[in-house]
Amino acid sequence: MNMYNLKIIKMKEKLLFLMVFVLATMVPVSGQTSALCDMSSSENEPQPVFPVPTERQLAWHDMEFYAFMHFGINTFTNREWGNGNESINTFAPTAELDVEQWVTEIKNAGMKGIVLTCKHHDGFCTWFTNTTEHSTKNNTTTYGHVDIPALLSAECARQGLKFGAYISPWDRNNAEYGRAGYVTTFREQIREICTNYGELFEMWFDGANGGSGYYGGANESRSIDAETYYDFPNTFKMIRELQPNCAIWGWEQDCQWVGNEEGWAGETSWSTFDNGANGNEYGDEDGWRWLPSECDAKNGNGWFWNTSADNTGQIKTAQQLFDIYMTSVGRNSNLILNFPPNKAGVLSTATVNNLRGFKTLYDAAFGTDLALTGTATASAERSSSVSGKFAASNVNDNDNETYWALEDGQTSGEIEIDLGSSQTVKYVRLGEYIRKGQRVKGFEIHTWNGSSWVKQATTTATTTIGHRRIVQLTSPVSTSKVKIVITDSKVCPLINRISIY
Ligand code: FUL
Repeated sequence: MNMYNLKIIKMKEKLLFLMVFVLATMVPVSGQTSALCDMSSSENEPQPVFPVPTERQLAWHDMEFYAFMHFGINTFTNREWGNGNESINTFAPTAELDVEQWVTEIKNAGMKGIVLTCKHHDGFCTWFTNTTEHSTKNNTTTYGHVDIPALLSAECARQGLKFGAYISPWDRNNAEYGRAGYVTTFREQIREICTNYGELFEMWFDGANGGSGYYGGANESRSIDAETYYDFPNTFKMIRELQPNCAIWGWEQDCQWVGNEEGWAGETSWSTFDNGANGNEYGDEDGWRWLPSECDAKNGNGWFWNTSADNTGQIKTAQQLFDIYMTSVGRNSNLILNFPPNKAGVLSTATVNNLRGFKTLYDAAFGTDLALTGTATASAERSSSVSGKFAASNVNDNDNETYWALEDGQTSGEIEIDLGSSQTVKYVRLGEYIRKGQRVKGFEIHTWNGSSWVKQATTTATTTIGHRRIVQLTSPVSTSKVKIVITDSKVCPLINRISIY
């Protein structure tokens, strides 16, 4: 068998990136000229600063906010990790699964997709798999004989949401777990999910492995070497062929765990990553690869719905959900927020209330982007033969493919938005044109008081921007003009979005 060693793959990747880095340093990131310089194009296109995201990662960044749904055997046992010995009919919804309600509520709350636990650590497959009998296909309860990914992916497609899948590598039911046989089964399960349920935007491969389990009746502890056992390089190759646009979560692929389950990324947050010595929450400023973080958080007291979940105090308030949004999406991370259906196959009333409450807060905060009707001007603009190519006005044109840029070597500058009249400003939302790398290291927010600029205090550090950064002013300010001062940047900054609320 082709049991690649993940470490060797990683070394190869690192070498490749180092070569790219060497090439990158030969291009004029700080004003010097070079033979590789943009073929002297009069369009004056800025060079990227490496590493940069792939097309797949760019699409993933745009997902920003989506739901997790843990639903399976554990929903009916009050457990978070099933042992693998649960009988198939333990999965016994008391009513037909209302996937229309799941998707409607998630969509109305502003989320762009749903990642479903198709198989958790207990090994129970919630689709009609050919790989094991431990599946809903053999369920004989009134409402349990369901192919949930089929139902949910179809409903997501109908309502315009993306669909994703969580398939646990650790399988406490499978008798072959820990041996070669299971690796083939596991890959086949992934192939089924990649083949039969339309386009996937994300696949989650959790790293948990607690050792003990049922394992077909053996009831023992089995440990594996996670780096080699699953032969992930070959599985990932298959996923790339079957689902080229699907982001793989974990295992150092397209995106990664932020490092906590509370839904926060660092106030300084780089999508570039080396070894996480600073903690995954922060990324690494000089990281050699693009590996952005995803914040995962639950709205209740467990990942699965349980009988105490809806009790007072167990579920996050709408305000807490909003705060999580701010510390994740607001800090250059994606947010996957868990809303588990209950035994009746619906999102509970408390969950729905949370979702709607969150949306009310979201709309109150970000309903009107004042910058869209404002006028942007900058201290300087990069020259180009294409008129307006790097103009200040690109930051508020609602087009993420256009951006304001400075000349090579300029790592600071100012851009202001004239709002036309006095408005109350509380939040500023910024975005870099990350297709050419993450650059900004420091910025400030100033407002016009009628005669001079006043630097505003913010509730969070104003260091990195990345794909998205949302900054809240410590106190809302009445002003007719807002200025973003870029104080430091790796190389010339490229800003594609400024929104003011
Ligand atoms: C963890 C799992 O062990 C939890 O049960 C849950 O699925 C969470 C999202 O990932 O590692």
